[in-house]
Amino acid sequence: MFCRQCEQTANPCTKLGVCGKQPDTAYLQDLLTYALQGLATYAKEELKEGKLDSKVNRFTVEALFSTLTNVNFDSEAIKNFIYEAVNLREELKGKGIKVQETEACNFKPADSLEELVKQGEDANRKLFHSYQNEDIQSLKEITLYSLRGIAAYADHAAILGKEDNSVYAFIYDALDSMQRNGDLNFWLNMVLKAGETNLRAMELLDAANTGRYGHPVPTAVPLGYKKGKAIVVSGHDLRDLEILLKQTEGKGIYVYTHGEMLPCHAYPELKKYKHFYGHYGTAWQNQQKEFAQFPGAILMTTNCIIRPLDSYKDRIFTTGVVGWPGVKHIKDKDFTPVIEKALELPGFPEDKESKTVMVGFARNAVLGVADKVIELVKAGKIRHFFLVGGCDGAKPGRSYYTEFVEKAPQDTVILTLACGKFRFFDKELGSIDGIPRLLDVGQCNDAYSAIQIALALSKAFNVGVNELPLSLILSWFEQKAVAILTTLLYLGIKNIRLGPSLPAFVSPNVLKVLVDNFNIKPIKTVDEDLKEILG
Ligand code: FS2
Ligand code: SF4
Repeated sequence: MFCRQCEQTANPCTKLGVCGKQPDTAYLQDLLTYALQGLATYAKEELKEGKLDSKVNRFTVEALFSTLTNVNFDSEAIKNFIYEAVNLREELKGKGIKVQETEACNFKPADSLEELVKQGEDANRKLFHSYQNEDIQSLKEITLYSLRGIAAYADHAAILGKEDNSVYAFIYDALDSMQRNGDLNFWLNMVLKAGETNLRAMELLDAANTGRYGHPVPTAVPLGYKKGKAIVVSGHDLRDLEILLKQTEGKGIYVYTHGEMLPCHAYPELKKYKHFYGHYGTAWQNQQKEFAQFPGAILMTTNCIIRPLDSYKDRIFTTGVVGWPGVKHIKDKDFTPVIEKALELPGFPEDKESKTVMVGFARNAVLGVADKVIELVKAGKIRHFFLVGGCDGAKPGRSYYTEFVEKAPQDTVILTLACGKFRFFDKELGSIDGIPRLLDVGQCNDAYSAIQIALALSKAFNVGVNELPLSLILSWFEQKAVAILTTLLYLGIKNIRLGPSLPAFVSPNVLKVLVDNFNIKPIKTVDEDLKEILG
């Protein structure tokens, strides 16, 4: 196998993914990507004609989402995606659409899993080892990983009824182009186009979430628990949580969030459920320890799943695009097996009171106090804003982000989002004239909200975003972060500090372009970075 799509890669992962992905599954995911390229060539033309069946769009984003880090480790599930990609391609072919065919247009999947894996080895060579030069390969990979991130956002948005053909059009165009020759400039443009498309996908998701569940409002979330039966929900999907809350109503079960589901407590249409109690645990990389101690059922709605331990394998469930071999998958959103399991299990023996954390500082809440914030900046009471956000992970270098927040001076405000915040989410940072110093904007899926806050501030101060007293201190891990990064580049945002390490798929020359044009820099030490930013 050859995989280097995430931050924790062994650069590359070759024998077994650091994430736990088996080589066979990795090859099948490569084969799926290849099959999607063949499908995209036809879908692209059919969409242009306005004749594409929406099932192809929905399928494509789900299939791409399944190849994101820590989403689907189940070879059988990936195999089914491969067959379906080819079936849909043949359906489109049957309509007589004229395309410039590529090899992937005529790919025939083998019958057995073993043979498919062999075909996957070949697909892996095509995807990663047949490049014209390392810079084009690098840009192609940035595009591919961004597509996976875009697909995740587009899938969440589509689940709630928000779609835009421009997003699908780009996905097909990029997948099709990967099979053809394009020079460096072509691929540089493709990367920026990915950023633009991702902005649209995130905008759709923001409209989907706030349209259905209301704008998040500042909310205190207990970190303790209630005596009684329990289900913990992890991942990112608001709709799955809503369905589960409805299905558990009146059943004597408390529902808790884990990881990136924490911000769900701030949505009016979710927080109204009395049995939606609090937050359990921290970020994804701690799930083995935390789930083992949880006395109820566990539901994974999206990434990041890691190998379930035997101690909880029979009480963890997956849904949507998530999969782990041998773990029960809920296909139809009837969560009865999860509920029955929770009722069988002991639950928490008694109440545990504990501190609370504040969530719900998404764009609507923050911009609601924009006048006050501007006044405090003008009065010199707020000197600087830091957006300390992004993904968490297991590397020790990630303690940088905790230290950064601890050392940020008292007259600075920290905006945060995504699972990286669990390194400091329960710290008491105080407030500045009533404005909390730590503002949780939401999930990684809410990066759009943070961008809107920055754009609104730049408008209010009548300066460009790069001239604002705002610095982006980002941590990345998987492909949604890659997509967000391309969006920031597309928006012309400069001086981003990125860590804990730079992506392995960025070639030295591509990095030079990023540094020269956007002044992207790797994180150094907290003291050096703070000194450099605050002067
Ligand atoms: Fe965190 Fe994992 Fe949110 Fe990423 S829970 S690293 O894939 O999606 O951010
Ligand atoms: Fe390695 Fe990351 Fe790929 Fe997993 S997703 S195999 S950890 S590079």
